[in-house]
Amino acid sequence: MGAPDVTVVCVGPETSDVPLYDPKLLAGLDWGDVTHMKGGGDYERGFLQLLAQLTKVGDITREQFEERFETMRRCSGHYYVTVVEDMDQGKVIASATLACELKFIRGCATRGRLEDVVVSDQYRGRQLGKLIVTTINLLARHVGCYKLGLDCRDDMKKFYSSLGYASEPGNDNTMIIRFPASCPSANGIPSDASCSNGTPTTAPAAATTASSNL
Ligand code: 16G
Repeated sequence: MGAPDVTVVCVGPETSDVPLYDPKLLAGLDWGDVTHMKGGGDYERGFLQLLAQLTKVGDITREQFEERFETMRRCSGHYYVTVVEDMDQGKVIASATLACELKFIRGCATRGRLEDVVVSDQYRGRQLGKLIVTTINLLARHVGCYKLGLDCRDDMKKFYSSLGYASEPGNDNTMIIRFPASCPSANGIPSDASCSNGTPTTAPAAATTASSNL
């Protein structure tokens, strides 16, 4: 298979005429040689199946998808779910999200997070990961994020390093608590939690308060 004819769009259900975010934002980015843009992307085109190649997705009905889309759309300026479509196949083949978090710090700054990056297994090795992540990098800068971060598996560090991400000395730790499926926010999808109430089952190492801000 040769290079697919692709377009980069904001995601959306086909029933919605209103995009998740202004598509002009994508058109306004400095794309280099990527020129095809349009609005669209949808439930039918394999978006959720694609996300399932990244993690658990669950059985999401079209109604749930549209409801979540509307909720995200109403949070204007917070969710930039962006997909690459194969124009010939009418399929979503890569996706990534810029999630923006409002802060009080740094003069009420906005922090960006690169989330849910995935390229369809049938399309890997064709620079689509680079395309979608570069899109999010440009978008984050364009909408005014002061920094953009991510968490990823160890084996992905080299890829993200090649696209500008770096570990900061002394600040290179992502820590999480996994809540169990009974937690409403887990939406009934079993997590891989090793604890039942947000309390780690293993005792944490003694914290040091030296030069700490706690
Ligand atoms: C990865 C993703 C993160 C995603 C998570 C899902 C990137 C850069 N990182 O860490 O965005 O939400 O996997 O895994 O795409 P989880 O379902 O186990 O939380």
